[in-house]
Amino acid sequence: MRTFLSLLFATLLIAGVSTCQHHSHDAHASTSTMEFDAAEPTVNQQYKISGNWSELKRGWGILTLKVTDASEQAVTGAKVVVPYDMTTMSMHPPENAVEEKGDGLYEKKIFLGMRGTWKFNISIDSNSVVDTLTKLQDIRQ
Ligand SMILES: [Cu+2]
Repeated sequence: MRTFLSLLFATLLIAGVSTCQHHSHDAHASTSTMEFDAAEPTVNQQYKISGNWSELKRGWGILTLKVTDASEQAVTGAKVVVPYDMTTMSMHPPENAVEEKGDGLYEKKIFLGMRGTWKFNISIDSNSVVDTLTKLQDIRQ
């Protein structure tokens, strides 16, 4: 019985790991090889947010945010919204829902239709502690 439980546990563990690896296949920006820019504090210092900002290119892509609290612990279960647009014109980009990926990672499918400066209005709500960060990113390619 004990052996059976150990086997079952091992199987579940392996299944869990392969599920995690699986989702990295569907986007060229996989979370496992992702390069995050330096973390930045939200306006009221409640959270720190790092993202794959430098990797973003024109067209479809995945914005990945890593959210921690002020003591660098991963923030899970937060309500994260990231409306975005260009600073110089209204592009009405698609607003796909942010998906939580565990371990403080949050992903949003985005479409950056033009080169230029884009603005991301990040809002984090974890247990009703709300804080924001406005991020400007130049898209050059
Ligand atoms: Cu534009």
